[in-house]
Amino acid sequence: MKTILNPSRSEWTKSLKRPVQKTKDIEKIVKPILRKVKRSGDKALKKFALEYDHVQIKNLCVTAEEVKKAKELVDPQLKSAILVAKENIEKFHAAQISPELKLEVMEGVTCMRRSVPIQKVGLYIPGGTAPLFSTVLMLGVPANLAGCEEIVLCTPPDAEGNIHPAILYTADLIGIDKIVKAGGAQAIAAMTFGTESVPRVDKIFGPGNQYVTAAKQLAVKKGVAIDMPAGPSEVLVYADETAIPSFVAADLLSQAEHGVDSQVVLVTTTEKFASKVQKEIENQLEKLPRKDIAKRALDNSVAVVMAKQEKAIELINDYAPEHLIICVENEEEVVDKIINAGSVFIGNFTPESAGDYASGTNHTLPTYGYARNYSGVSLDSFFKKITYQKITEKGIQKLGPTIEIMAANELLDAHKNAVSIRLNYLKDKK
Ligand code: HSO
Ligand code: ZN
Repeated sequence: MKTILNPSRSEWTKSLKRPVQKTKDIEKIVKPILRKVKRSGDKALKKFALEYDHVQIKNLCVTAEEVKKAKELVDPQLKSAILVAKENIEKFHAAQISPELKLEVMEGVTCMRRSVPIQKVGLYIPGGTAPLFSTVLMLGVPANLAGCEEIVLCTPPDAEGNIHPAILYTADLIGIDKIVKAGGAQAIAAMTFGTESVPRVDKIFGPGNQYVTAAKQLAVKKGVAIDMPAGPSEVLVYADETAIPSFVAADLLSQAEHGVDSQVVLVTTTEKFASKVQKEIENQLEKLPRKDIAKRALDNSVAVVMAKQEKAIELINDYAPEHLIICVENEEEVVDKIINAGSVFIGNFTPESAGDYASGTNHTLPTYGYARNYSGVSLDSFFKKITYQKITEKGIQKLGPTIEIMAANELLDAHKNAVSIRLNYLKDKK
């Protein structure tokens, strides 16, 4: 991790550049996968499982027997941890329910807005080097709370054709009974077009590698919604001398271990603090089983010394981190000035890991600078908002002339007539 001292605004973009993603090359691989799944359905999914997961799949859908076996394999301590996390995530997401809105905006003109659950949702849980059963909670809990009618979960099988027991245990706990052994772009294709085993869904959620991300982007063109454009995980820690260097180092490493393309950033007040953190990183890194991944991620990472707080805040908002940890003396003041971040962690005792697993907030967050214009997944992500209106005779008489004149001036006579015909009717009725 290199250190940069008080960079000027013009240097920020270059110094904090995220690893480049070669979308064009990836699309070339992903497009034929989508085409094949659309054409051959389950047969294509099985063929891709053989090609990419190196396993011959008999039944694409996980059976009740497999779930039962998996449940027996999960350690009781892990089971109770998952229950604690589930409860917190449930509490925080249930509190996000927005009540129905009904308002008489003018006499006889009533407008309403209701949240209606998206009917069919698809959750993607990546395979790879870490079994992300926590993501099952982060997506499954709000999907369930929202009342989505059909929830399908796709995740790649291992070389024996099994799904990680903790993923199955968690899915079962939430009540997800359609679990499909399919990963990568082919899983996204299946949920986009539907196959014999996989229903076509209205919205796809979940993280994934560059192939999954590209496939989700292509799914949008086929009329499926997605949670957000995803990129590699990242964290920015803003720390002054009141922060504890070993804590800061641990937080930076917790994100660096996600993937070689992850990025971690330290913004701090003095060069001395930056070097204390660097030393701690070196100490802690050696003991990590995933040190090779973390080391490579650290090559993409940077420590920025920013003596002036005002400038530091500007830089943070410009970078728009997925996760932002704020560990400075006047934390509240700084928090209030943050306008671009996926999720904010405040103070020395709030590691990002808390939000990743168990505090209650969602860990599916906008990366790659999308925190500028996207929110993380929340209960809202599983709803559409439908508006309604009801106008009485009195109401149309009051509002009608306003609509008539606006329509006439947009040169849209049919619009005007739809009002005039009613006003004339009411006049004749008298
Ligand atoms: N930090 C990841 C989520 C995660 N971490 C899952 C551990 N497990 C993206 O927010
Ligand atoms: Zn994480």
